[in-house]
Amino acid sequence: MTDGIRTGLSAEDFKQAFQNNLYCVQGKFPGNATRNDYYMALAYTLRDRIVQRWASTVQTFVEKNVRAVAYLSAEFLVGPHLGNNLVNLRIVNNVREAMEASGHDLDDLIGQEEEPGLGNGGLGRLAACFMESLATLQIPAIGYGIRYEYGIFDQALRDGWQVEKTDKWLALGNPWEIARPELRYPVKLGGRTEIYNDEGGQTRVRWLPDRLLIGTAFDTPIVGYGVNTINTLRLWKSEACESFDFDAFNLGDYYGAVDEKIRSENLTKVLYPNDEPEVGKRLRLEQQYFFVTCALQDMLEIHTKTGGDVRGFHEKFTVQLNDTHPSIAVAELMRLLLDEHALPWDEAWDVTQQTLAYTNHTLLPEALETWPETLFAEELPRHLEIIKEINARFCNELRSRYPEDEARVGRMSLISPGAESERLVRMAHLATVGSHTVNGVAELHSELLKKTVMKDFYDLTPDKFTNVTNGVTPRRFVRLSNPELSALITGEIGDGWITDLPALRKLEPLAEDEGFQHRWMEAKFEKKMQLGRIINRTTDIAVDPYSLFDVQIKRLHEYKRQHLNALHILYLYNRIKADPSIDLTPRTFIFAGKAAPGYVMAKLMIKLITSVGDLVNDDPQVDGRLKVVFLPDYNVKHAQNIYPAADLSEQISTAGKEASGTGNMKFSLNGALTIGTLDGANIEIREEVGAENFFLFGLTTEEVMSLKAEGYDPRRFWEENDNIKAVMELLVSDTLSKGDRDLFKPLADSLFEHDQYMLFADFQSYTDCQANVETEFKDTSSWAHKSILNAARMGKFSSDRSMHEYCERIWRTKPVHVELRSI
Ligand code: 26W
Repeated sequence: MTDGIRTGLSAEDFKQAFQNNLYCVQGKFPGNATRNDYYMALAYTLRDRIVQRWASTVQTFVEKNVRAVAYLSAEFLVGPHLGNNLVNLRIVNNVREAMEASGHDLDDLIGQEEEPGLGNGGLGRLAACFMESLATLQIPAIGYGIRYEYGIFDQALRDGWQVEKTDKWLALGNPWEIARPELRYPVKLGGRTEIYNDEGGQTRVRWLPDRLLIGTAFDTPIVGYGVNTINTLRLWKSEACESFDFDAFNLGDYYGAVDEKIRSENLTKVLYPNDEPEVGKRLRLEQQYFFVTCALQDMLEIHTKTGGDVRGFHEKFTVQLNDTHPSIAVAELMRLLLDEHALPWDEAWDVTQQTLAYTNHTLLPEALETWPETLFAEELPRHLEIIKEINARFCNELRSRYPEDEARVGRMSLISPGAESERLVRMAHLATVGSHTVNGVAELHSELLKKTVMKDFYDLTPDKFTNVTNGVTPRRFVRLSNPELSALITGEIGDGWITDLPALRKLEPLAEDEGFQHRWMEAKFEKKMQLGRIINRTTDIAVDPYSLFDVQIKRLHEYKRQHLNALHILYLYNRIKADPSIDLTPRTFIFAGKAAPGYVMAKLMIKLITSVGDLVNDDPQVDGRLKVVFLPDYNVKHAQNIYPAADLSEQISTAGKEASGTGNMKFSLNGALTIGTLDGANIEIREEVGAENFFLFGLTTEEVMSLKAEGYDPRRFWEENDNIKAVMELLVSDTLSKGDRDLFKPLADSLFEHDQYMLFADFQSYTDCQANVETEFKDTSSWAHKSILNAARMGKFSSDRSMHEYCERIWRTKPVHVELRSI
């Protein structure tokens, strides 16, 4: 195809095609088109270019019968597509020109896009960074997940409290997906199993479900940077299987049949907004099974259609389980191989183990997924049988390996011991036993996995365990979100860093250069001005772009300790009140993040931050030295405006609790300095950027553990520290709560009585460290130096490096070059 309207990349081609699509796709003349019409016309114009590369990629992969990665994840938090696709196709300038010539501002149209909020936080965003890096590295890959009709809720603030609103992200249409109604798989649920003899006289099991629904595919292109490779994100939507309910129709039970249809479509209606499992949520188990069976059936179909034998399935696909959410894949792949493809147990088990690998993302015991056995029996009776068989074989193995150690067998069992009604299926155990490799997401996290929650499994199969430290994509989180800094960097060292992040080291010699420092801080200042305008527009608070932007943006969680940050602000406030003329570096504290709707304490933490803001922002004695902002509705789009504007990145979780963190990487890569604990990837970031360029505070993991073992008493820290006393007094005062003294009592009580995350133990160290930050910020040249070195030394934290390690050490996959084809 040579026609420029569909594939041409020049500004003129784009302009023509854009007008054409406005008319032919949106059905509008420029006169009566809305901003969304223009956005859609541009998106479709881009999609035409993408489709050509996408089809070329698929065709190449089929012809070469490539080995592919399948990334199974209940969440993909991809962020807005338009800007990223322009960057990755390297056509930003031409398209900007074409839009200008058509009377539009490109950034305005980019801003029109409603992002697909198909994830909660770190885990979903990681999956998106990984998909983007795989495409850029030209690795054949497919992401499998759920096309939630409602993504993570939109957050608004009312009187300083979080309120949730449904996320109708599909309301104005989604130009980035292509529906594949012909790609549909049956999904069984419930019922019972039955033994029968097949034609060959072999004893087999069949599952007689009492519900049947259909999964249909929606594909979204994942565009690699500067290559023709475009991989697929395949998300499944549930539909009713009309034919199954024929009985209801025949019996005249029309309403019954309609009910069943609605129930089927409910399955993919909404993303669970928690980043901890809620026990026994039937629909969530159904969601997990639903997308996993669709994914596995699809892979088997692809494999067998191209002449592959199921015994060689693991040669065609390597399947990564993103946390335990898809871990039912262990039992489902076994079921498909045993029941549908008649493989003997040992062969099926071999294929299963060689296919799957599992990534763990959390050590928090309350976040480790389990399902009541009774629920499992009702929903997935055949899978429970298979899990019991896997478990019986596994426990026998354990008994011969560890004779007379029933305690260990009990700890490791895939199903918790006890009476049937209270037994739980342990998904992390199932994932570990069914996988060839288990990895954590940062060095410390992987070590702690081996020493704590997975210790018994590590003793049994030490070679299974490995680490792959997380990374983030520099295309979205630098090139797209920080064009100012990107231009400065590229001007000095060329644009090789975009796909070779360690090349940023070439900036190191410039860190000393005053002229460069100046331009660096100018770029930072521009982003601070931009963010200042956004803050003013959304919260009506005026912030000073010369002040230190001190930022903590992430899900609200006690272990992440946003309340420690808030206590520090109260401490500074007390100091100003005690001495109104005190010389303090002006700071703007910026928070953003959602709380799980049922997590009462996290919601109270939001109210605390907004109340601290009310107290501080308008106090004439504070005199603009402190400002506290809570930006509502944190999402990928908003995050992209915040990271580049930060001076200080708050990574202050209790040591040992944050598996990795990835926001920490995005900040540092954009030249923010980190104040942080020795937790997750902070440790590796500090190693890379240098201890002198990192503000370290707090207890180490070992210290946390021994303090806990000794019997930690927060009151002792409180008694011995007048500053803690003063902030705690302010916390429960009328002043902060505007007369409602009970408002923050639950928070204060939880600190006094348990302080599970040891805020009191770390308080002094944190405020001392913040005092250093304050002093260092006053020396602009030294701060600029540190800021440049932070960015220059972040090369390790590209998701390209993470993906390369998975490919080499876990997946054994190789890049495949794609030539552009035309029809
Ligand atoms: C509802 C069940 C559930 C349970 C756990 C949902 C989500 C989770 C996750 C494990 C939450 C999560 O996002 N974990 C984060 O994963 C990131 C990517 O590896 C890490 O950087 C974060 O430290 C980790 O908290």
